[in-house]
Amino acid sequence: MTPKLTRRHLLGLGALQTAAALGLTRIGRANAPEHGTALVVGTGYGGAVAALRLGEAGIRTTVLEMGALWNRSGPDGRVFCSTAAPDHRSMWFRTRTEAPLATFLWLDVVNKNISPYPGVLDRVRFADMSVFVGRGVGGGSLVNGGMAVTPQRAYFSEMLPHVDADEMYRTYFPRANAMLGVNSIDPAWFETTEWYRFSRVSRKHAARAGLRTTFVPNVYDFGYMQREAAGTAVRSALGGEVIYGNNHGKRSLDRTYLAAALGTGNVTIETLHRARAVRRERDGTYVVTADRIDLAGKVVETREFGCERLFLGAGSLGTTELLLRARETGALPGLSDEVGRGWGPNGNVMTGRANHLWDTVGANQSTMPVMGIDDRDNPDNPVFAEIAPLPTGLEHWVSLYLAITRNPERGTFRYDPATDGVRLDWNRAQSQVSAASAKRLFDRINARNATIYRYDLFGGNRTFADDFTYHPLGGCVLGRATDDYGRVRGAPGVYVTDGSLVPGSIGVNPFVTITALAERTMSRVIAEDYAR
Ligand code: FAE
Repeated sequence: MTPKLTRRHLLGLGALQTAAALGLTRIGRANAPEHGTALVVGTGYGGAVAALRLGEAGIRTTVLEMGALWNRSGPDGRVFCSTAAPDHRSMWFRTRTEAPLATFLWLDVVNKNISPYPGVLDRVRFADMSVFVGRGVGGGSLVNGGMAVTPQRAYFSEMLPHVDADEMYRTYFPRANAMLGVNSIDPAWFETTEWYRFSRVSRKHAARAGLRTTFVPNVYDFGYMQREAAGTAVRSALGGEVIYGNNHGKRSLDRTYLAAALGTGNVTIETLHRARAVRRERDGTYVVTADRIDLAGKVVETREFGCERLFLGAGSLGTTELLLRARETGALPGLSDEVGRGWGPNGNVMTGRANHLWDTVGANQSTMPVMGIDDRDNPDNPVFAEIAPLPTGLEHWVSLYLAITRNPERGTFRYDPATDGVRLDWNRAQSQVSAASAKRLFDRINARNATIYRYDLFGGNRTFADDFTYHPLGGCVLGRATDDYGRVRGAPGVYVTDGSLVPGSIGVNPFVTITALAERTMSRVIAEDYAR
């Protein structure tokens, strides 16, 4: 599905370009009042859907985003830096990159020293789990692998039993897929191109173990990718770009939902604004306190934004932290005890297998995964394992995977007054459940192919990386911390629209689910709450 570029998208894209050219931190109408009718925190999937649907409904909306706007080229002519040569643009205020793969052949060749800057990828470290998130206008869409997967209906209903699945699969999943511009690789091209040899090799090995593989749709424009392969377009997915941003080809939210939101003329985005506190005024309106930072991370101004209604789209970590802080400091004392609970890493585990010398995976690998080993219907050990690229430009015989297991363990966030931040109660034994499930699947594949795991990729000779996640989910679970439509219990007029609604696991890559649930919430809230 190619998203239709409406007049609204074009107007919005124009606003984004003007802001980038002038180096502005405010994008959208210059005369937007500080006290918009609605305030949205975050510009990831949940925030972007909220902004568009509010703007369309004629509601003056201000959006706060702690990250930067990513559409101005640096001195090298590129907006984002590459994965192979990361610079200050890669990570959120770091002096050294912290990529998911720690080493290669046990060598510390992956990470590089960089200068601190509001870069596009962040790794938030808790005691026994670290969480990768995107920072910038577009949130996770700027850094993710673009895999756009609608979950299996049975598992969706198991996780979110109060949501009408008929309505989701009839209306909101199709709407989300269309708006995000989800498309699929041409299977004939897949079978012949060198860029997906790594996927075909993994498919062959899975088949030998009696396992099914399935194509996975993506928001990367496969027409563009084929032109990259033909040498008629600048390489992005085929140029090693992904976790530090794609300069071309990817339909990130700034090109879809957010462009359309700005195009309504009712939406303003304030970048480099980190929401810190929320309070309720006597008249029932809300005030959000936000720190505006400069490119060195220094707080240059603290501002207050008033609103009648507040939409939280700061992601599982950001939204949960804001609400926990508000509850524990007494600013919103009526919030439910459920805030902070029900968190999970979507059962994420990464692993690598070492192939035989004759099973080459190719020096050329596209960064966009398009295939998964689909053992979700196995009642003993349901796993969906995305076949991940490892594009080094050299043959390395590694098959890499991000397995999504169905780990029932859940973590809890707690507010820490000493740091004014949050801690995550999640321990190694809880991660072990995911690793054990992935191991059962990959032991089968290794046994049938006489192959072994790679020990050199994740540090400490580990074969499974179960200590980080790309898919943080939960913290303000739908129907528990909120009602069944994301209305926060104990704070009338506050809504959650992001991944914190999903109870820790959804069985596949989550952004299509997050987008579809946000569409469902916004359609209900605009029809009901704004009509009052
Ligand atoms: P998210 O996209 O994280 O947006 C939250 C936004 O709020 C961010 O822009 C933050 O900077 C901003 N924010 C946070 N706190 C504040 C604050 N206090 N004040 C102002 N702004 C704030 O949330 N998912 C898939 O479905 N397919 C994939 O292929 C895939 N690959 C991934 C690869 C990587 C490397 C990563 C990191 C993630 C990947 N994901 C993938 C996960 C996906 O990007 C993630 O589930 C969504 O982005 C979550 O959407 P939310 O709207 O919850």
